[in-house]
Amino acid sequence: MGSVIRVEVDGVDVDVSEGVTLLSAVQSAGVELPALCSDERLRPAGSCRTCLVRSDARLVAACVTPATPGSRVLTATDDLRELRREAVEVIVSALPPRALAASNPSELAHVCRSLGIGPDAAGGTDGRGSDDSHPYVTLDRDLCIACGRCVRVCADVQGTFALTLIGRGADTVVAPGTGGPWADSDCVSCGGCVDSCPTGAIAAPGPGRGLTSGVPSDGAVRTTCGYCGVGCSLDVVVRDGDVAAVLPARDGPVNRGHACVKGRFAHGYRLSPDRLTQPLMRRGNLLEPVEWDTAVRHIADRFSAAVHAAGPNAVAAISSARATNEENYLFQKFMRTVIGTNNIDNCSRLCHAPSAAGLVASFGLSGGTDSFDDVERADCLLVVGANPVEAHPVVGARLLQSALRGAKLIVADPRAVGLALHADVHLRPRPGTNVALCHGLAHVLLAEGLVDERFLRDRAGGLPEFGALVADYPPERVASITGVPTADLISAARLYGRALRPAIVYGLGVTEHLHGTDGVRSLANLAILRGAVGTDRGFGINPLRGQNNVQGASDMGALPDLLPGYGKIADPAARARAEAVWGLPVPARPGLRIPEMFAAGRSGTLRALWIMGEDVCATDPDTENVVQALQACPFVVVSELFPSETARHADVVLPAASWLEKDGTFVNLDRRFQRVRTAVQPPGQARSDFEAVHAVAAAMDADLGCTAPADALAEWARLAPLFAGISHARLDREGAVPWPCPHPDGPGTAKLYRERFATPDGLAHLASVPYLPPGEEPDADYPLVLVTGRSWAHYNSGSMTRRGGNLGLDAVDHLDIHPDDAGRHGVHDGEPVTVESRHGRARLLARVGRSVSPGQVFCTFHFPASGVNRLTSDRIDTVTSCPEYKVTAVRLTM
Ligand SMILES: Nc1nc2c(c(=O)[nH]1)N[C@H]1C(S)=C(S)[C@@H](COP(=O)(O)OP(=O)(O)OC[C@H]3O[C@@H](n4cnc5c(=O)[nH]c(N)nc54)[C@H](O)[C@@H]3O)O[C@H]1N2
Ligand SMILES: Nc1nc2c(c(=O)[nH]1)N[C@H]1C(S)=C(S)[C@@H](COP(=O)(O)OP(=O)(O)OC[C@H]3O[C@@H](n4cnc5c(=O)[nH]c(N)nc54)[C@H](O)[C@@H]3O)O[C@H]1N2
Ligand SMILES: [Mo]
Repeated sequence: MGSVIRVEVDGVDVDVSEGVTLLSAVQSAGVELPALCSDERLRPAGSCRTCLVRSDARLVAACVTPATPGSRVLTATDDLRELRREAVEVIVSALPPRALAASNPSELAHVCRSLGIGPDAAGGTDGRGSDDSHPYVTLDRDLCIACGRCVRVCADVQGTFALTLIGRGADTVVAPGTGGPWADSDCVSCGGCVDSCPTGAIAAPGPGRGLTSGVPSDGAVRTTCGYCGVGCSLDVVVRDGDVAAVLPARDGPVNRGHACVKGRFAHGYRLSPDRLTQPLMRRGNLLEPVEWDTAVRHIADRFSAAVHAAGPNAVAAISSARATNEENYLFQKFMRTVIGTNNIDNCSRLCHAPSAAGLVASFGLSGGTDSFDDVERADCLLVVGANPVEAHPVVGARLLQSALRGAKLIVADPRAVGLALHADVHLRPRPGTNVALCHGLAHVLLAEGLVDERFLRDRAGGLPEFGALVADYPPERVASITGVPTADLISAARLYGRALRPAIVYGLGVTEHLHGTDGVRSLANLAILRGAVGTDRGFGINPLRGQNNVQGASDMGALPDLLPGYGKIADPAARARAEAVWGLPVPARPGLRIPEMFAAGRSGTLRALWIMGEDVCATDPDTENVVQALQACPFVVVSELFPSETARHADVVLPAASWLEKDGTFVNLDRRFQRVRTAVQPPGQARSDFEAVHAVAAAMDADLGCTAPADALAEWARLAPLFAGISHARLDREGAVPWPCPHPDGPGTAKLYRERFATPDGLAHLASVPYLPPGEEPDADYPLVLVTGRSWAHYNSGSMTRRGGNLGLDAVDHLDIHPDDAGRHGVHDGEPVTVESRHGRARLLARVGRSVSPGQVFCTFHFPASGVNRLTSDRIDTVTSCPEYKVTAVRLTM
């Protein structure tokens, strides 16, 4: 923290941090000052001359003048007002009068009103035309004042560099850098330009046109984004009961005024005509609308009958990482205490279960070790198997800015996309060879003495065994396993090894493998060798967890072997704690994991399954197996927003409220609890999953207690000592609180393990796991390796992003293929291609390019109709059962 200095603004003393501008000081004093080229997220430009003030008798632009101790600033003298008025009048003189219309919500119109400048000052006319080619961003050139804020936000916040200023003098106007229409530009629809534009020249079409987070809106509801795990704070502006705009909160602890195409714009799904608005029940081949009471009664009867006939373990549930903590908590409580089984799991199984297992084994707790704010301060970033520019765009943008400011960047990813394009070293391992890659890096760190001897002696265990293991992984051998040139491996190891404060960030390219947990542990080894975890010498290892609430779903105990707060089912003391709070017995046998539930379905031992918010027939691997399981299971309930692939196989479908329509909390990827608030009502008879679980429990004559979401979180906090300090009331006061947070008046813990690791012996554990090959290898019949993953415009099953403007940004799943392979297989860019694996086939559109290496192909899984998960295998991580989504042997046919 810089020191505090005192300045005087219009005769009033204010204390501000050293180094801030006079503009900030003036704003801290509560004085409004127009500043049309300034945005608090950007470096000052000082070009518009509207923030003129007098500082110690000199006339200066406040946005570019640093505040110095004792400065005396005057803002409101008559001559200053006049100068400011003149500066603004010059700007508006070229604009058409509509720029200042009374109904115009823009910052410029607001400034003019405050300076008493009326629409007649706008002496310009229309004529430069508009660009309406893009679904979410329109450009009205006649309103552009060429302040350059949009260009700078696009470059300095988002890092996309899609915009530029063209023309001269009064004709200067913003334009996409590629020339041509906006829709064909590099724009990734983050909305940064829309939100920074002071005039509405760049605006989102629709009812929220012209609204920005820079000018507060009436009727905005603060909530947390329901797409990915970044946890952006959003202000939802509501008009006539519907969402008019979603604005990134400037004081959002993670997003700081930024957002991405999903949170900012992808809310059109809400009122899609396919949205489920009434419960459905199967009659023969048809799902027919029924009343809630009928659906709930039927579910209760069928669950009771299944338990009666085959025991509680014949019933299972898949909970939702899209749903709130409170919903997940209630759902697992229902399964454990009303049904009497631990058969509950969530999509963490498909995603970061290996992170939970690996990080617990290495360090003791299942979350990332450091806060993202700290990671951003690292002088060297090692990003492994993650594509945050597309999958976690706000984090991706922050990491990119950090690299542009000079942090060293090492990316390990088979593909050349996103951050890899800016990396100091880009390692391109063959898919499924991370363990060897990490051991190769460890080998170099040890061989060159780039390790923290004292940390290894005092705070870590397992060095002798580990040293012996990695001695067998010299760079030459690692090169032959991974395909990574020895020189690249060595330079990456040196960058990470010599950094003062390195951080590791990783994603599914590490976890979704046959040996995903080993991958996480091998990566953790590097942070341990460097003493870069639990110390000031680095920022540990941090999974970019995927779903908005995948961390929370697990924290809440929607897992077959763990209770809320991570007590083990197998531990009698942990069960006794839960039993004391619930007043009911907790079954002692760990439950089924998702793949085991499907196996039980196929073998006939599963009699009833409730799937809440997961489209297993689209997103679980080896679709054919999943479909068979649902068909064989006599009773399937699906809680959904849409008639998903999975809902089609249901006996009862319950229409669910989505994140904009309910109350609760999510936990983001750096372990922060944040509030989710009802901005708008769910459509038709859709209800929150919280209400649905309560209703079914009540129909089974059970009272789950905790009538409101806040009560559910309070009950959970009583069960889990590490989380006892968290409550709705506290989050309403403080915004975000990271776990662990054992005391209501103590702070949360952003950085873990300062004193000791949470392992039984208090040490970090080096893992001596050998490299083992992936489950599938290419052969003569299936010569290519398929990697599956994400692209920026769509989200997982695409159920929400395919219903709205995002479809206009990207309308298919592509198969990326290297030109050599395309030539060999006779594949042409833009043409459909059939992909076959040993498990099934999919139809995709070929995209020929060099983002993939020869021998490898890549596709997304956002359009269930393309059938990508018919290809993927049932091979799973040996420790956690996470599917091997990242390696499938395939061949192409036309
Ligand atoms: N736009 C968008 N955002 C999303 C999602 C979405 O669907 N769309 N989904 C959300 C969810 S649920 C999740 S879990 C996250 C996932 O976020 P990420 O983990 O970033 O997602 P992926 O694209 O699946 O995989 C990341 C990278 O791993 C690389 N990779 C594959 N195999 C290997 C390997 O063996 N070694 C290495 N080093 N790299 C490998 C791939 O090439 C890919 O670039 O994103 C979340 N955010
Ligand atoms: N090939 C391949 N497949 C993958 C992956 C991969 O990398 N490659 N990644 C895997 C990963 S990491 C994940 S996390 C999974 C994600 O797989 P899913 O969890 O199946 O995917 P989503 O599309 O996020 O959401 C599931 C469903 O929840 C519904 N929904 C949204 N909000 C709510 C709510 O509040 N309540 C209820 N009841 N329903 C709601 C949506 O309409 C959607 O149909 O996909 C996995 N599948
Ligand atoms: Mo995920």
